[in-house]
Amino acid sequence: MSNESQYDTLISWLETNYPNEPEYHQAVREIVKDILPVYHVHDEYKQHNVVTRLCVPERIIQFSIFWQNDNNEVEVHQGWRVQHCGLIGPYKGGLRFHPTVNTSILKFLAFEQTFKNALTGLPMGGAKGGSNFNPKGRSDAEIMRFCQAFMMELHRHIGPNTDVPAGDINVGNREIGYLYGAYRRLENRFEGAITGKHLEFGGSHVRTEATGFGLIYMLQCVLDTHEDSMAAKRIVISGAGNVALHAALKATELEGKVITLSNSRGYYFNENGLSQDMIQWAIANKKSEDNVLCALADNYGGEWISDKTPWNVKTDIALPCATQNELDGEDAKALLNNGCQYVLEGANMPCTDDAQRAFAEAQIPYVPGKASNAGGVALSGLEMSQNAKFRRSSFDKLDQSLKDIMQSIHEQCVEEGQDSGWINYSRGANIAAFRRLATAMVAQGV
Ligand code: NDP
Ligand code: 2IT
Repeated sequence: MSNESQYDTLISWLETNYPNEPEYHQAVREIVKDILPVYHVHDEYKQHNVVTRLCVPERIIQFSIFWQNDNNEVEVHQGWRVQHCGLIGPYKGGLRFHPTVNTSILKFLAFEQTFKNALTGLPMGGAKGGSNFNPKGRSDAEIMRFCQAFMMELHRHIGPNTDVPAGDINVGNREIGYLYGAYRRLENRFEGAITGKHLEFGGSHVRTEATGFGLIYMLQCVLDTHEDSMAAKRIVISGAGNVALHAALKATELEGKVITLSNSRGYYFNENGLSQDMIQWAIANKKSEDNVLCALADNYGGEWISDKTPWNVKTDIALPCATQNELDGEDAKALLNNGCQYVLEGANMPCTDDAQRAFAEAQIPYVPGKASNAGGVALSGLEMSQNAKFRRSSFDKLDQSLKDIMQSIHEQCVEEGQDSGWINYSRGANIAAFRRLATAMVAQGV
């Protein structure tokens, strides 16, 4: 069967068997188009049906969460854990609390996570989980009770050698603390079953910063390869959470000029570039302020622009760091028309198919999230190994390991992504991860 007909057959099989899951189908399409040519020249891959098997999750756990809010009302939410692939290590990936969470979103995230984790070179399988609970506007006590109720069910499905969750959108240090506290009491074991923990109880230096810092270390590799540098480059960042703010901090430290941040209500613009102090202030106050970007404009100057995304701002570099499909084909054209030369994803799948196509046609370096945001899960992997040894490494040592891992991912992308003078980072990442996973699948048998 040709690549094209195999592609059409697989996608229509998925759409028939798993209907109404557009994000999952989108993520599968994006990877499968690149890996089929490799699959076709390996008889053992075909013999083991590796592509179809890699596309479907090994297990999905779905449960109901009953918990009591501050008005003594009992609320009901849905919880999930998608254990996509355990071929190369314990299932590993974050938890997301957001009203948009559903099986399609979690299946796409767990699928992508599997390839991302393979790129890190560490022994981690792929998973994702979360709930359709919206934590916005909830009290601290409500967040704690919700996390405890969530873990009441999840604890029986996870463990340091089974499945190791971490944070994602709206699941940060505070939520991880409550989740871990509940796990420890339910299991009566102190062990590394969750990453992103506080330093006081088994957390790792650099984990908080790792996704954003790693994104900028990847940007440095890309700039070096294109004989370019960060100094004075205009950088547009979307999002104002963990990934966006730590990316902004590292980019600014390396003399890039970060001119925007954003959230679901609009964006912040500062023509002079944000200072380290401003970013540190935003990190310290993002939980207490209703809209930390409005407050940033009030306290430090710059503009708050409601109900708009930052993609029309003139820039050299774009780093989408908020959420999936936040940058579409029209946004990509606007960025390209305004001189944007590099796009690196901090979020998971923030660029739509059309946007990715526009960057490929323009032949600018476009690095997909599974490569450029892998620093977070890589540090999670290093937290797991520190927990297993009951030891902790220093900040500097782990920061160096993060740089080394991002450089190794960059090298894998370049090696597998050569495309007549242009580096197709997306194809490079997909193929490099696929080779590791397919080899493991064949070796482990059916
Ligand atoms: P946070 O919860 O810390 O921040 C999320 C940010 O994105 C907020 O500014 C939020 O705005 C914005 N946002 C969320 N949903 C939307 C939406 N629908 N439209 C517009 N803006 C939105 O999450 P993280 O920074 O941890 O995660 C950001 C992205 O990075 C996600 O795609 C995540 O999967 C990915 N990622 C995270 C890693 C990590 O280690 N944390 C690792 C690798 C990838 P608002 O507050 O208004 O909702
Ligand atoms: O998307 C991601 O890589 C994460 N949210 C981090 C996962 C992890 O296990 O650290």
